[in-house]
Amino acid sequence: MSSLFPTLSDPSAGRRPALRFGERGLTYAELASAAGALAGRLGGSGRVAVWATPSLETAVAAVAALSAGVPFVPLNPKSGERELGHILADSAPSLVLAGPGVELPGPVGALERLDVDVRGSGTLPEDEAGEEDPALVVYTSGTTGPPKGAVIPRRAVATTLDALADAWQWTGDDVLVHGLPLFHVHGLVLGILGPLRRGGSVRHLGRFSTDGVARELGEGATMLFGVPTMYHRIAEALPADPELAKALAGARLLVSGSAALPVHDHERIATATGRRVVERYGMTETLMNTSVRVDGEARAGTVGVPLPGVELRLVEEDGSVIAACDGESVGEIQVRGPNLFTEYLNRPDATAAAFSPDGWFRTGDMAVREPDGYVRIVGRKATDLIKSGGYKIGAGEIENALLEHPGVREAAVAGEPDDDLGERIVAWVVPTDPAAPPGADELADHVARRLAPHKRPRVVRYLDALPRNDMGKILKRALRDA
Ligand code: MCA
Ligand code: AMP
Repeated sequence: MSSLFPTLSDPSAGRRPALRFGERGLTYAELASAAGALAGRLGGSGRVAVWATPSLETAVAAVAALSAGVPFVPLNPKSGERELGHILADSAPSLVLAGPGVELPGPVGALERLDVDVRGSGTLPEDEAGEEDPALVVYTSGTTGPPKGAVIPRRAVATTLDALADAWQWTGDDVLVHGLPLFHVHGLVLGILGPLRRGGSVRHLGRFSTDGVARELGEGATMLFGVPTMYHRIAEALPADPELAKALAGARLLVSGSAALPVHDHERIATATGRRVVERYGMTETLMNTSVRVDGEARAGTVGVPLPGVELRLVEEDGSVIAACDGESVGEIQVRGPNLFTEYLNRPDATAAAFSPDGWFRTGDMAVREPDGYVRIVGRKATDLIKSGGYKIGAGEIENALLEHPGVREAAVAGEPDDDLGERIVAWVVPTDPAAPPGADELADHVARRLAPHKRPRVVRYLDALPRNDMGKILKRALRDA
């Protein structure tokens, strides 16, 4: 397989800008040199962890690991000890790559550490990894239990990025701006590896802000990637921010993904800027499945058509395939193609359960197809999966964390609609001592410390008992009326 990043070994492209994080940036020649130096120290390392702060170091570490053919596990630097402990025990990295001087907490600090020198000087090794070799392992929440590590092979990364290039006419002339975290597929694979595969460049905001978006799009960036929460905040800011409206109007492509962008936000942005946001639909396990194409119609509320190479079908509860493209028949989206992951690490049971008997991946997303083939997502099979700010969060892992608090006797968690986050996490708690229940902030901190801040409940409601059926199962739908 040819290198994932052909531009890195193209001497004529050496002076092109590759990465910029705030004031710090690297050209392709500098990136090749820094990644080459690091890759030279990684050979034979097995699997490595990357302390995935939104920084140049994370991008260099990812390119170095991929160049050395060493699979890497991006870690959320805000993860709590329980979550980190699980990921490290499960993925067993031989060492961690981190920026110099960055402090690493407990379980990560115990690993052998290699500092990433973004000014390092070396030569990229010959790319000898095979298509099926793992590129990275990304942890993703399920309905119950701790997150699972999705093993993503190199061919999936290459295929998905090339399919998006086709759908979006994405080239080396594009300059992407984003402020997404770098420990998930959206921000890392699409947002960093994507521009590098095209030979273009990326400017990362460090953290998302509408000012940062306006500045970078105003100064030559051509594309924006964001989750719906970011576009919602843009839509809110637009009426009072003509600079933002002008910057968005001048962009070549505005892309939203990771959750559904409400039609209201689509419309507000279109009205203020004359630009339509394009939605694409993907998953950690599948990378990208569908997108609205730049040469197609940008229709709010749809995620477009299957990307080149992706087979997509809708399936009824009983397993029968829906043939109709009538905009009405709802079925589960199942996909097949070279964009798929290989397995959940150490979880053959979960891997087997994720596929239909005839080898299609079950996404758990429910959709209809319009007569012209556009896919419209209408819901999700599991009520125990919450999408908040574009993050997927399993209700079960939060319930388990809450139950570890001495003041909590019973706990149930679900998502509720939220204008900003899409869904907000709500916890219903039966306190151990009804006279002295633990405070909402205390419970939020408890979850944030153990798991991650984005998994903290935003609302806590107290009950005397949880509604249960005759079998003792918690009736989550009844909770909303409790
Ligand atoms: C607040 N904070 C706390 C607590 N409360 N920390 C500890 N304990 C607490 N009790 C801190 C947070 O750490 C954070 O710190 C700050 O307060 C604000 O937190 P929060 O309110 O959660 O953030 P937000 O401002 O609401 O974030 C909105 C966001 C974010 C920027 C849109 O949700 C986000 O980045 N989402 C992107 C998710 C994503 O990339 N998903 C892709 C996965 P500080 O201020 O220091 O940050 S899906 C995927 O990859 C598939 C393939 C796909 O299709 O894309
Ligand atoms: P994750 O498991 O974090 O990779 O998130 C994948 C899930 O995000 C999918 O199964 C969908 O439910 C959701 N998702 C991603 N993109 C979109 C989109 N454009 N519209 C609606 N849902 C989306």
